[in-house]
Amino acid sequence: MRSHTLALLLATCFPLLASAKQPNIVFIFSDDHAPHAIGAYDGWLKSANPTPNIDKLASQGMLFRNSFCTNSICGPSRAVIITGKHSHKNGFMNNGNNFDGSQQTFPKLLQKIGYQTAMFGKWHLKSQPQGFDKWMVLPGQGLYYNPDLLTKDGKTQIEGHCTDIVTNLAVDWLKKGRDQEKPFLLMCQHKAPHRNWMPALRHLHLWADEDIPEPATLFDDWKDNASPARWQELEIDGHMDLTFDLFYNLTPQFKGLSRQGKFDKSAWRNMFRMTPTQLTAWRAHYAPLDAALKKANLKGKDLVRWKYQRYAKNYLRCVRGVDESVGTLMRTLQEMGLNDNTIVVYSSDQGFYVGDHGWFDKRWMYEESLLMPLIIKWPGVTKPGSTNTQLVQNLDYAETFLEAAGVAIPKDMQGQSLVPLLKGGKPKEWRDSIYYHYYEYPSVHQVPRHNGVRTDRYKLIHFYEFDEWEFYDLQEDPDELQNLYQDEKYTSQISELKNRLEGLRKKYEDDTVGSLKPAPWRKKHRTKQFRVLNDL
Ligand code: SGN
Ligand code: CA
Repeated sequence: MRSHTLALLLATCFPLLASAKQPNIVFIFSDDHAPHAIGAYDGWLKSANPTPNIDKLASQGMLFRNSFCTNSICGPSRAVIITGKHSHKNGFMNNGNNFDGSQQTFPKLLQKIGYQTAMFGKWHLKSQPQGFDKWMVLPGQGLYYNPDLLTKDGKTQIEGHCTDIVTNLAVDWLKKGRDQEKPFLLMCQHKAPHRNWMPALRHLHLWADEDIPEPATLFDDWKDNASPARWQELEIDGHMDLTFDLFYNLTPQFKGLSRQGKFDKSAWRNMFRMTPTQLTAWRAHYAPLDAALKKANLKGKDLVRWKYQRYAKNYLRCVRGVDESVGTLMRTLQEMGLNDNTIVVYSSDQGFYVGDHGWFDKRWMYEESLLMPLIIKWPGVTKPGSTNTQLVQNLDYAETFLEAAGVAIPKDMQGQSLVPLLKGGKPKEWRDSIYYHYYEYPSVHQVPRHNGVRTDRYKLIHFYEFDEWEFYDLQEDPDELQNLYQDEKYTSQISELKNRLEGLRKKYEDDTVGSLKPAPWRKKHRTKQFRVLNDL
């Protein structure tokens, strides 16, 4: 405690005195990795053993069970992380925005006190990264195979699978790219397991001869939900494309004609990028499976089950690639003698539906996409194998890294440093509810704008442009199948949560609710229009 205060004082008064005693930070971040697809989280996918290395990291550090995002989508989650501010404050509310790189971010503040900073992989904030001594990022969503990477000096293409490429860049920088005398921040940000879930060739055999367990809610009919859950466009059945998402009948002659008959360059770009050798190996795996599917001529629920299996396997194979990256980075730190003074964090921008509620994708405030994995190992500080159940958010990461490095936390940041929790403390003044606000609508998957509040037991969601509400008792109904908003037994809890929601909205100074331009066609839902063809 005393040495920490001293470091803070020194760093504030003599910024250039930052020394190698300050902890290094290795931030390993993936895209769309749901906690229930991590063994250490004990979710229903645990039996597939998807993440031996991340589980090992958890056994050496602290695992946060109640870690939530503020806005369940990629760019916004990243902007919240680097600024420590909600979306309406940092200006990146949906993936269509352009991040104002001139604003305060935690990498810039670390750089100021002498940290070496580097960022590799998926950035997704459109404007050029700032605050990094070295960066090399995937443009936009990035590609799985043979991707382009952007640097200050332009674009280069690297052959291979993007998870391996990003890991190699991070390892090279650790070994050869930095000033070994200075503390560092390394952000290693993977594209996987984002849609369209293309694993490395070496992982295609995984789970090939076994079934992945199905989620209990695979055939949810959303009868209790507010109406948006019934007209969304993220169903495995109705919106997951057999070719684009599941590579059914993707032949080497394939020219990118979607099954709906429209040529969509962006959607098919991932396959275009494979080398002939890669594509041949890819087809060698899938062709016999596709032939078997055609012969079986599955329909209805049987076809949904088949689609789920192929999707979940590819998702977990991508996860396995990320897990190997975690193992490689941990080994590298050990080999370089950096283990004892390096904080290692594993997280992902939001959770994901792996067939839960019949869906893929994220965006909703329901548990599967609201939750984020968060595991932090800080040697000498976090108790190995410990678990924390406090309500934490991606809003807290910037503050945590700054405090760990001994930098004063700027007053305009909106989260709370996790350092007291990492030390095993249970601060009395910790938050007892979280604030959520999702904006990207209308857009792909058609999830309307909503805000809400979650406590350790209850959740209230408001689809405010339609004035529809949902209320769940998570203790009685962890799968959120019973919307109790109309249940008189809960009248007092609901009104208490409404007050809290309003209180949080004010506390965070969010005056965007209802003030944004409504979507021009929000009354005409496009249900069925975008349904995929499921014929084989
Ligand atoms: C793309 C995906 C969507 C996904 C968004 C946002 N379609 O549009 O499925 O929801 O990205 O993802 S795809 O045709 O590109 O696969 S995010 O993680 O970047 O927010
Ligand atoms: Ca994401």
